[in-house]
This record gives sequence, C-alpha cells and structure tokens, in this order.
Amino acid sequence: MTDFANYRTGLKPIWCAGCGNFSLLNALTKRVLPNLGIANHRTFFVSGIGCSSRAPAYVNTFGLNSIHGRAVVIAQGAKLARPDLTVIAIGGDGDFFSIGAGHLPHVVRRNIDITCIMVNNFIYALTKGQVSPTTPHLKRGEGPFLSTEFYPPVDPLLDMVAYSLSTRSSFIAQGIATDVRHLDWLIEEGIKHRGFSYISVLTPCATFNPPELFDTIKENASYLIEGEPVQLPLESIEDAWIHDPSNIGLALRLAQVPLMERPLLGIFFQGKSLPGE
Ligand SMILES: Cc1ncc(C[n+]2csc(CCOP(=O)(O)OP(=O)(O)O)c2C)c(N)n1
Ligand code: SF4
Repeated sequence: MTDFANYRTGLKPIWCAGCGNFSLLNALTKRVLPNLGIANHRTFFVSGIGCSSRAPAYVNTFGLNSIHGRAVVIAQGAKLARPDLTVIAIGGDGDFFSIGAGHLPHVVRRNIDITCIMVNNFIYALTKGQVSPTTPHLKRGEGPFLSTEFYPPVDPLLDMVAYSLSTRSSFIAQGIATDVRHLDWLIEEGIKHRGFSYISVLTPCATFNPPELFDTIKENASYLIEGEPVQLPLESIEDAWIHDPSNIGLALRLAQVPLMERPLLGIFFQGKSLPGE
C-alpha cells in the first residue's frame, strides 16, 4: 500500500446526518493519524459490526470490518503477529460490552499495546435502536428519556469505565464526540501509550437517541484535568480531590460517579507504558 498523505478512502459514509461517528472519523483521519505521523501502511484498523464499525471502510489504512464483538480479538492477533503496526479497534457499546464482553478482560490482562475506541451511543443503532448494556434507565415518575422509539431497559446499566478500571486497563479515558479537540488529544494519548488503551467516546445517535439524552450529557459533563480539583457530586469543594491520572484509587472513585449524573471527560487512569521505542 502506498503511503498516502490522505487518510480517507474515497467511500462516502452512509451515516445519518448529525451522527456522532463523523466526529470520530474526522478526528482520526484529519488530525490524530497525521499529527502522530503514523504511516497508512503501518496502521491496522479493525471493527466489529454496527454503525460505528463501518469506520474502517472510510479510513485509508489496512483494516477490517470484522465480526460482531470480535474486534479486540483480531486486534490482539494482529499486534502479536506484527508488533510494528499501530493497531486500533473500534466498535459500539453493543459490540464491545454485549456480545464481545467476554473477550475484553483477557485482552486487558495481557496488556497488549492496542487502542480500543468504544463508541457509546447508548443503543444498538445499526439494528434500529434496541437497548444495549449502556442504555440509561428512566427514573420512575420522571422519565426524562422516554420517547416512543426508546424503550427503557430492564437490566441494570453496565458502567464501562468502571468495568475497564476494575480489569486494570493500563490507559482509560472518556471523551465526547461534540468536543473534537479534546477527543483528538485523548486518542493521541491513547495511541502513544504503550499498553492496552481504552477510550470511551460518548456519541449521539441522531436517529435513535431521544434528543434530550445527549443534551443532558453535554449539560452535566465535567472535565478531568491533571493537577486541578475534581469535585464529586455531593462533596464540598473543600473535599475536592486533585486529579492525578496515575492514582488508581482516585480513578476507581471517579468511576463510581453515575454517568448520567456527571459524565466525566478526560484521562481517568494511566499506568506505566510498556518498555519500547
Ligand atoms: C453474531 C451477530 N449477532 C448479532 C448481529 C446483529 N447486529 C448487528 S449490529 C448489532 C448491534 C449494533 O450496536 P453497537 O455495537 O452498539 O453499534 P452501533 O450500531 O450502535 O454503532 C447487532 C446486534 C450480528 N451482526 N452478528
Ligand atoms: S442510526 Fe444512529 S449511529 Fe447509526 S448512522 Fe444513524 S445516527 Fe449514526
């Protein structure tokens, strides 16, 4: 494959207007890969199945739109076979945390140097809006997220940042598709980190999310900035912690903050990078 300066293929994305997947595609192809100077032919980009998983078709690197839930497994195999490649896995909340959930702890504990970008749009979008493990619950009697297309989940929500921390991913971050500069930075840091990097991206599904869902997330979001105080809900400013991404205890505490109450954006935890260049 020729080392093209352009990281986009000629294919036109078939995502709906207003889909958050565009932000991620632009972040990767217009800024992250060019900024890091990673050659197209040195990059392998793999996904599962879903709207977000269409991304490899639009990125001019080696890539695969593979099987539902199996992106990290294929990413792991690719990295073991070709350690010289930058390997990125992408997929939806359904993909990574429903059908593919069994693979994650094992890829994490091997701490293989891959970057996993989990596009959290809170539903199964490709199959038209069914609940996923991340679909927020309605509060009985309040119902802020009720719409005719959005059925409330029955099972408790799985908090993926908390899950990734408890399995000790060596880099854990959360961004939002509407703040692209911050997202660029998180993905760049995740790729530079040598070890398993997990990045959750809160992403609107323009077609199947009720609009109030993402409005609420944006309104409540707060940034984690190293060296600055993190005020947790129900704690006074005097009790604020100073954010330190190397502090796993703090990261575990931050992961207890309910996503819909205060979506935290930034690097939750970053362990030591593996030795290497
Ligand atoms: C083995 C298998 N089971 C089920 C499906 C049907 N299916 C396709 S995409 C999808 C879920 C998509 O949701 P998500 O992974 O969250 O991605 P999104 O479309 O929201 O980006 C499902 C269940 C499939 N393609 N393969
Ligand atoms: S259904 Fe939702 S996630 Fe899928 S392309 Fe449309 S807006 Fe994006």
